[in-house]
Amino acid sequence: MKKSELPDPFKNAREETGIGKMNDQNDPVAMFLRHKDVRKGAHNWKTFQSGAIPGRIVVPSEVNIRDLRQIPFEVDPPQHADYRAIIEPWFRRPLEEPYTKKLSEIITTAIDEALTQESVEVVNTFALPLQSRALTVLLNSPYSESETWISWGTHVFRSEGDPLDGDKAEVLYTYLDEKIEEAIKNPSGDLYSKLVESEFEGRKLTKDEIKGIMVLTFAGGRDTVINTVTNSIAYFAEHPESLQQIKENPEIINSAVEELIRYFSPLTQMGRVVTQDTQVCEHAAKADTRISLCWASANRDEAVFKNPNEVILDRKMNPHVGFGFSHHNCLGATHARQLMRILLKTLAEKVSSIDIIDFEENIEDLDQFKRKVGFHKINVKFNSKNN
Ligand code: EMZ
Repeated sequence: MKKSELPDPFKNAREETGIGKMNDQNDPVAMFLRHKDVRKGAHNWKTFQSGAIPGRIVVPSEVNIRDLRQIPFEVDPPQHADYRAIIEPWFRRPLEEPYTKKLSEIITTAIDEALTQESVEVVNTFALPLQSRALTVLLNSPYSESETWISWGTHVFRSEGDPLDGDKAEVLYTYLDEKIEEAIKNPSGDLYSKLVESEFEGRKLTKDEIKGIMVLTFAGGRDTVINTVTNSIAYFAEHPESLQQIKENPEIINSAVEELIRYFSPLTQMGRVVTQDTQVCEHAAKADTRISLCWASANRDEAVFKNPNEVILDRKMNPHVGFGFSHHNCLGATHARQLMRILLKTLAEKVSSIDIIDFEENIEDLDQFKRKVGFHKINVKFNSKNN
């Protein structure tokens, strides 16, 4: 098996029953594995709700480690749309020229620096700093803030390896409380200030609502982006011809990014709570139990994707659900896509090849399934085009 390969652990269950079972802290999850069911489930917010108690739709569940509702992803229609309307224009800024220029500078600097080094540990010294520095552009915060965020490590919300340790979240919460107070006293052009002045259903947002939006902004795009960047580097290390393909045909960059997101599926699944007894794939889903929409499985569904386990950078039809689906689709997707497009373009321009030195895989334990999501560590050497 290639080191950059991410096998599909869901194939048999998806084909045989369409449902996966997972126990999670004694609150079991029935995982929808087929592309069709995942998309139907995502649409059907009346039966499969997001607005349950905070943390319950996350797998592993966070009910024991937080009370704060994350917004808008733990809210159902119609309020969901009202929250989303407040922040959607802000999250479309990545399409603007000055924004992409800043992102480009950050990415070029990271690659230029990596090219001078004998070896680079990609997760912690390339992808994490890149994610944090790029986030300063999304928040319109000073670049220097990224140093603090980098010091928090890959996960802002959970401690590594212990889903029941909530202490780490306190660091983020305290930080956000300060930033929100600052924005109230001295509004600037950043996202906190934008939220402080925003109106929701004819009133100002509360501090907890602002915090709920900010926590999601920090947590949702953290390990997902880090894994996507790291997995891409590993992929190009083993497929130098793909870098060449992108260099010669830059017009494939957009589809290449979509294909990598499909293949990596950085967020394995997202849960919902069942509001009324129902049935999925002949499986009874009882009210007040949990289901999940397994994006990672849907993205390898043979009924939709030809050769689903192959990365085909110029794949034509690609209705992947790597950014979720329906009204809850990822708000940060525009930012993540721009980051990835610029990363691919810059790598193709500057890097001739990448050598993997050593690595440690990151395997998610989903009870019945073990899924590789990326790496805990991977040391590589970037080789320059000019050598
Ligand atoms: C939640 C989640 C959001 C959760 C889109 O995903 O990301 C997870 O990493 C966090 O732990 O709280 O924000």
